[in-house]
Amino acid sequence: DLLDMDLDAITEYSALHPKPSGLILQYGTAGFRTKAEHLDHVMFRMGLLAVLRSKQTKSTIGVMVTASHNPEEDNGVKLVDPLGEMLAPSWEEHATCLANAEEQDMPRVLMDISVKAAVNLQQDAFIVIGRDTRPTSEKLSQSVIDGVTALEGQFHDYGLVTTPQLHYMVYCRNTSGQYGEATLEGYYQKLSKAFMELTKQTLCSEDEYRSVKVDCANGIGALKLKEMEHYVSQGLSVQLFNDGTKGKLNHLCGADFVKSHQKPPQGMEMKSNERCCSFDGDADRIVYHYLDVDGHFHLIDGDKIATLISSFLKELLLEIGESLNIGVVQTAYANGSSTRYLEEVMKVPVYCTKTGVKHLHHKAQEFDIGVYFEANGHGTVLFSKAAETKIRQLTKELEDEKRKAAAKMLENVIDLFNQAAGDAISDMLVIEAILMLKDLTIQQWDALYMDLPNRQLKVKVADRQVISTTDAERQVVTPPGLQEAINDLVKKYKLSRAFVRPSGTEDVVRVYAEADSQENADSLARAVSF
Ligand code: G16
Repeated sequence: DLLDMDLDAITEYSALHPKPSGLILQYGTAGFRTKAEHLDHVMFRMGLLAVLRSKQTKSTIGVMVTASHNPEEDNGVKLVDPLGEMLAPSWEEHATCLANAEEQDMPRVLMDISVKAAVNLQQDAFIVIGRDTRPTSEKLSQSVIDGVTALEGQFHDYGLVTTPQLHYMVYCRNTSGQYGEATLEGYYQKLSKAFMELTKQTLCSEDEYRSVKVDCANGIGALKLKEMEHYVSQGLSVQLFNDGTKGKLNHLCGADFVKSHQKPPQGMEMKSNERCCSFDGDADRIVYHYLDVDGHFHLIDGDKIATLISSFLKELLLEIGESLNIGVVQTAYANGSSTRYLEEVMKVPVYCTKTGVKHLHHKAQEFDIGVYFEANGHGTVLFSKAAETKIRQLTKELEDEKRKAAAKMLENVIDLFNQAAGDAISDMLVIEAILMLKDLTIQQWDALYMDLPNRQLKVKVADRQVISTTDAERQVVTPPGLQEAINDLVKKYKLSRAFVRPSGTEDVVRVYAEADSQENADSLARAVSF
């Protein structure tokens, strides 16, 4: 019964979180993102919306306060759906309507959403909340809680957690603990157990002590890695840099900086050939990198991570003798060499979706084993229920020792990946385990294929929404003439490719170009920018 919603109370609460008049925001690539000072009303309203979504799905819903890779002054919020995945597209629309409703219309919009989505308001609601380390996050997450309580939802505040940890909690809670225990302790236990089991043979043979250096972008990843460290310390030593004690979040460091500038992060001591990696501000992305003996910087991005992981998985399947299908999902930013290597050398099918993990995740669900990574280092591997059951069964049934061992490894890999979302901590442990098991150095991994030189630029424009795209963002539709102009420029270079698209997290248009040399990639990117 809609009248059960106490609209007067909501109006009253809402007045404490007023919307700056005229401000219009969109639920973008990863929720709402903008300057933190413009977000108080959005947080309150997302608290309200999360309650409706929870009532409608009869499940726990997550609300994460973070702006991930964006600068420290920004903040943002995203909702996490029942299985730990991103909010369904139809609800993104509801979110945008609710965030943009003028104060006096807000209760009506809330009612409209309840009617359209057939929300049973009698149903109980439960919301879990998490936040990153930004100075504004604590207050903003309090506004989310105000929204939840205004609609009489119940909640648990996890406080400081990485984005993927919150996704994990939601998934655990909605599978009655089958996926794992919905606590940080449960998360660390599950991951470390899988990691230690997976790498135990390599440890028995007294391998060299393994250690990795991590640039934590001065974000939440540092706190959580510190908490986790002792769980895996028998197998891996983790050295933290940019742990937030001095520097500014995401400033001159972190996965986004390293990937887009193709430079080492500041604040990290790198000796030649040492294995290093960078997390982003909320620890849902990871890229690896190293300096060679000549001091040249080498980046190992999400594409090469996907390649390492899928080749490892393929080998395990071969060993077990099971023909489960593997698919790799990328976006337009994937380096042309990676796509060619995956298709032609590794013979795995590759698919391209729009930017945003929600799109990749969705596509990856079509396979027995779906590997998805954005070039920026955001990704994970999904195992279908059927594939998972099969593998767990094989660990019990197989008699051949080698095959059985391979099945056990695969079982641990399933447990080590965060199946709800791309997760820098979990991805790092998987990668470290694979490198140990295959006895690969970072240089050998890097040498799988050579990246085509590429360049990414950001361009400020008055209204980035005038650009619309098609074909997984590889072709411009509007404004007219732009695609033809890009085509003409691309023709001037060898092995070249370029595209533009409006960012869904920052107020910029992104330009990507690839060509036969760095000079040409730079010059093509610049030409497209004008
Ligand atoms: C978010 C999304 C990613 C996306 C990135 C950039 O990352 O989760 O899928 O690639 O934004 O998106 P855009 O190019 O639209 O700005 P994060 O790490 O900031 O959450």
